[in-house]
Amino acid sequence: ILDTLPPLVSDSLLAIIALVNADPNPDKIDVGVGVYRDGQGRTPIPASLKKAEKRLWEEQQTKAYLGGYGDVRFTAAIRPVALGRHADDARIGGVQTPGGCGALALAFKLIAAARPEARVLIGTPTWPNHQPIVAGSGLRIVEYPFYDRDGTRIRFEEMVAALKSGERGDVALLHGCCHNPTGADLDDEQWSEVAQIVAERGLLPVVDLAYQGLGRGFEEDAAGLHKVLDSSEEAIVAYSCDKNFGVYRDRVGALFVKTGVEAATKHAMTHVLQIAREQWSMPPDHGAAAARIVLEDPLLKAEWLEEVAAMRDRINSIRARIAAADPRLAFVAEQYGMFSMLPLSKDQVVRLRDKSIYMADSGRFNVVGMSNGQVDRFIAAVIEAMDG
Ligand code: PLP
Ligand code: TYF
Repeated sequence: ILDTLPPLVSDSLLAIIALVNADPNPDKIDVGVGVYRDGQGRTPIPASLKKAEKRLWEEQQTKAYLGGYGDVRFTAAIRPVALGRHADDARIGGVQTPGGCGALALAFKLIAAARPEARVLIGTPTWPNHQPIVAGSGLRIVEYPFYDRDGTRIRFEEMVAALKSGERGDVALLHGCCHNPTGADLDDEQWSEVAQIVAERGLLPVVDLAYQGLGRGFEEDAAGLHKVLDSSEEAIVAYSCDKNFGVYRDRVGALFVKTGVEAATKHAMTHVLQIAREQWSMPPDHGAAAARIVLEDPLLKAEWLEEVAAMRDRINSIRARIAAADPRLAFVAEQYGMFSMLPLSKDQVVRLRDKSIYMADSGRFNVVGMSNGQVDRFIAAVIEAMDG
């Protein structure tokens, strides 16, 4: 039976990891997949998390099953970080998930259970995992242009028109901050307008928040989400801790579901749990337990917030360096998070690989993929590619 399956194209971002690994050049520049690297080019485990892991190892008495909700103290502890003034809203239910991907998968399968005819409005370009995750739920995707690559700006009028074309019960997938792949985030005013339109049209917002703290700051990066929660009776948040806790492979995330009344949220959460049971039954514990220890300990939490601030500062200082190098790259300083898209064609991107510089075919690059010592070489190669 299985030999009838045709081959599929692999995840293009994960394919770049393989290309990088196959390159023997010790000074190769990997600005492909989105993992934070420090000035030395390492992806460190935050010291706060490392201490929490030590404590976990010393104090954990059992690894017996926790149940479908995962670590409920973890979900309670990340709640105020993600939801801010909405953290005490009893109409918002939460569950631990295997990363942001797990949260997104649950979110769309939940929506499909409630309203299989819902359409999901997605601004493009978007993170290339969004479409398969949504399609995997069986929901229909309607794409609209989100970003003007040549003008390096958000196509806000088109976004507004697309959201206004949505019908009651359709879904708006929104990047909470640090837009992947463009780095182009809505400003406060635009968030207010989006939140208002979404509420007026009766759309269900799904906010994907995978980089909180890495853009402008923890509160700022969730400000758009909080506006959406202010105005929409129903909303879903897919949260990832993998970047801001540096626990990528441990798969740490959470799903938050808001409905208009507490009883309806309780019912919805029984469906969330049923879907989780079909997918993975229970989320992995270790990373979430370590993150929970950090969040519950004021000293560790303060240390963690500083460590995330240092990541954010490095992102923004490399952005400033790149922007200062050439007027055509000035836009990089106006964008947030790990990614921006360079004005390069696919051919130009592929030719950079001959110089051991690896980025996504789209020209998306990870601002902090390179070490401090590699920045000048990277900038020179990009300028040469743009000229060539
Ligand atoms: N959403 C976006 C926009 C992302 O870039 C990522 C990146 O990994 C995720 C969600 C999922 O994160 P996780 O690795 O926690 O599944
Ligand atoms: O966009 C990125 O590079 C990150 C990491 O299937 C990632 O979001 C990439 C692909 C994937 C999962 C995570």
